Amino acid sequence: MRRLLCLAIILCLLQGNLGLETEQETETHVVTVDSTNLRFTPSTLTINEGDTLRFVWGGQALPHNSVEENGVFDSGDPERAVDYGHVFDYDSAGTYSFFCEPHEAVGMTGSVTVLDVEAPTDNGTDNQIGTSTGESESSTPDVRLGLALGLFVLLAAAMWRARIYD
Ligand SMILES: [Cu+2]
Repeated sequence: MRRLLCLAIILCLLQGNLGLETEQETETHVVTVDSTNLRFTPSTLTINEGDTLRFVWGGQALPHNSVEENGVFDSGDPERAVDYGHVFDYDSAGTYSFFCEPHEAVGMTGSVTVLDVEAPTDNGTDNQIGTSTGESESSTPDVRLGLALGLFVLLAAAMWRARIYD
């Protein structure tokens, strides 16, 4: 009877651990400027909520920027070198059009479709850009849970043996 209880508890813990491991990973999608100097590439893309859209170029003949038409993001003044990122948080699903201010008239425009996905359960919607510290913080509970689980299994096994050889 007690053996079954132990097994049940271990299974529950294992399940909880697996649940944490399936946590969704976010991606960074890079948009740059193509060889014509007047186009974003890619100019249309589809990403998930939680992902980062990054505009990166350097050594351009012409200065560019990227401005979302409703001001959702804005890389600032047009520059020959830009590295700007925007994180789409977990209530941002939709389609966003952006353009390069100096070259909108000649077709330097793009759009990003953000797909609705479920927010990770443990870290909520608090997903800021470039927070490497946030990532290391979120990995700590996993490690701790793994250790606790390992100790628990050892303890359970010891108890089990003690009962068998009583
Ligand atoms: Cu431009």
